[in-house]
Amino acid sequence: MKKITATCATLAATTMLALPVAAQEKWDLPMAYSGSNFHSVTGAEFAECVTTGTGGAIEITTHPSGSLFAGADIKRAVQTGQVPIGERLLSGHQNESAIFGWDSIPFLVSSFDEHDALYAAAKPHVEELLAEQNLTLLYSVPWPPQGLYFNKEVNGVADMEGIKFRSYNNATARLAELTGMLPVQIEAAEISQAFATGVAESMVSSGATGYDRKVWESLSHFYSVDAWLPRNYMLINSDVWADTSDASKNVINACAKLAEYAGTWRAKEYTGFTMAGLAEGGMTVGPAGDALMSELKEVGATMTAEWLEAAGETGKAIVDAYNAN
Ligand code: PCA
Repeated sequence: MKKITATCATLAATTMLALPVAAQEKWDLPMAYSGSNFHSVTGAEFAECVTTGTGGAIEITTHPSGSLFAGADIKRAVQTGQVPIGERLLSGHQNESAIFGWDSIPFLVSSFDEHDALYAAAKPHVEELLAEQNLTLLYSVPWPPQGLYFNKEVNGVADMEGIKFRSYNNATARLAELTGMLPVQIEAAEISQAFATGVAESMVSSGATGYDRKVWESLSHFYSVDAWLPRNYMLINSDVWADTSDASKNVINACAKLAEYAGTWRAKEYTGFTMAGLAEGGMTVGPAGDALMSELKEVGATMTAEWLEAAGETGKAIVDAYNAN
């Protein structure tokens, strides 16, 4: 028996010597959206890429649907080191800094290409702000253009009066206020239930989110107004990043590049696919009428002015850099 134990110990020592020198680390990665959402699928691939690429030195486990931290709490959890890494819709933190809302200004951009140009102008400022908060950006992926969901036909702002409107950030809540609706902030993971129970009757979001959440079970109309394209960001705690070996950093950066590319490709593919899915589910899907559109553009002009006021010099620098393009 003694001999067997001794042999096992020798074997264990030999095996340990054969292991990579790097410490084995396990990183939990909270995400707010359902596992089937394209951002979550992209995040899961990123996690697998890092785990494989680092030879298991860093093993990332994703937790979609707000199961580890609710969307609103993910940024703080990463900042404070409760988790090393997480994915978040940064416009949800516009109350901390208007700059985080650069991607939710109605009708400033309405296509992926225009959005890309605006992102290029905003990115350095967002990264600077994140650095002040002990956060490092790894990659970021846009949502498809935002459209309006209702449970009835809507031809103008007058038809929106008093509707309970699901919001996901300050901009969406302000849009509701300016159109006479009643905003209620609800995480995407909760919206099917909110619509089914009448807690909310309307929202602005992408075809992707409506499709993911099967909103045709409660809602009837989707107007593809292309109001803006918000982004999700994969963020890592800056102390964790500083402590990560150069070899692992290289792998993570490569996986992040791949994820940004794949995620953006998916966002584009999903725009048409999910709108067709909403129609198949029984919804009336199409552009808004001219009257509704011109009223929404007025609301957009008000919100643009308000954002520029709140975002000060940096906001102006972002919009100027975009316009100079
Ligand atoms: N879906 C997310 C944010 C933007 C989008 O298209 C949501 O509705 O929460």
